[in-house]
Amino acid sequence: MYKNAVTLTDFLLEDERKNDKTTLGLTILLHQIENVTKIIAAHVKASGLVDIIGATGKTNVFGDQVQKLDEFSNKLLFDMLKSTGQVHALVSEEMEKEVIVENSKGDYIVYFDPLDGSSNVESNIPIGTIFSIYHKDGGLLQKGNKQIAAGYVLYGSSVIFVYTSGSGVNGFTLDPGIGAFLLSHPDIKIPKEGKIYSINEAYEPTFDRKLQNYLKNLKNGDSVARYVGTLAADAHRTFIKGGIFLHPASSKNPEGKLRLMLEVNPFAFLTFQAGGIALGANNKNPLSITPKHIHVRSPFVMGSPKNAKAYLSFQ
Ligand code: P6P
Repeated sequence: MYKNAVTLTDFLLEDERKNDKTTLGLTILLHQIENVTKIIAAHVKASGLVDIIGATGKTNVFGDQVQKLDEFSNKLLFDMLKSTGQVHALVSEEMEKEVIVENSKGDYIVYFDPLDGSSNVESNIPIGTIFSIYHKDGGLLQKGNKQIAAGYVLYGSSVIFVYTSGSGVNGFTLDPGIGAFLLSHPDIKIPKEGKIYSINEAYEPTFDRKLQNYLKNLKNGDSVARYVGTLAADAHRTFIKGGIFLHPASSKNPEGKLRLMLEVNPFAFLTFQAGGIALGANNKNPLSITPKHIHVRSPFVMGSPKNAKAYLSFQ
């Protein structure tokens, strides 16, 4: 038991030793994200209890002030990332403006969505944390291909931490018994093809004709539909089982709904690193887009090479 276990901490230190692009500062940052997401995971697991134990309105199961899980997660990430001394600026999906950390000598900018899919919490449906790290020298509005590292944590049937620093994608599952993330999915590669397509079909009437024809064609084949409504969950399933995930532009969201810097770019980076294909506006590589502002939105398609090519044949 555990004799071959590799913890995320071991892996980060080894990555720093082997990979000259991975500095001590980045290792400290990723390790702190690991620490934060363990705390969030504990709160997510107990979130169903808050209304019972937190009924007094004073404290919840952890003795914290009862507050919405996404506000709690956002503040925790801010405070713990700032405390590393490695951060020049922080950008959260929960906050309109970036935060430049006062008097920081930190080299990094961290974009994060503290609780992706938070509207799913009360339904006990998986939710996630997404992060994307840039070097500060490029400023706040860098192309996604300048990301130094990106990843997500999925709070599902188990808690898994998946990240890339440009040398492949690796997944670590939290062992609650020892409170460590253990390497469970080394070198994740997306299957070349998959049967699953994932899209919110409630918006079908708002899609353009080409996309409507693509979806009609899928229904005449042997595809199956799966849609969680949490990007981290739908993307993770796509990495593991293959297929395609789409959150396209529509007449309702002409620019797309997902945030380029906070959702699309981290998952596009991971997708390419896992051997898949990611598409953004005009079905171009989203990592080559220069963002106009920190919350700019983008259409997003990611998936297995064969599934992405079949989608493109309808464009
Ligand atoms: P819709 C969650 O709110 C989110 O930002 C992503 O996690 C998810 O993929 C998407 O929105 C779901 O959007 O329009 O299907 O509810």
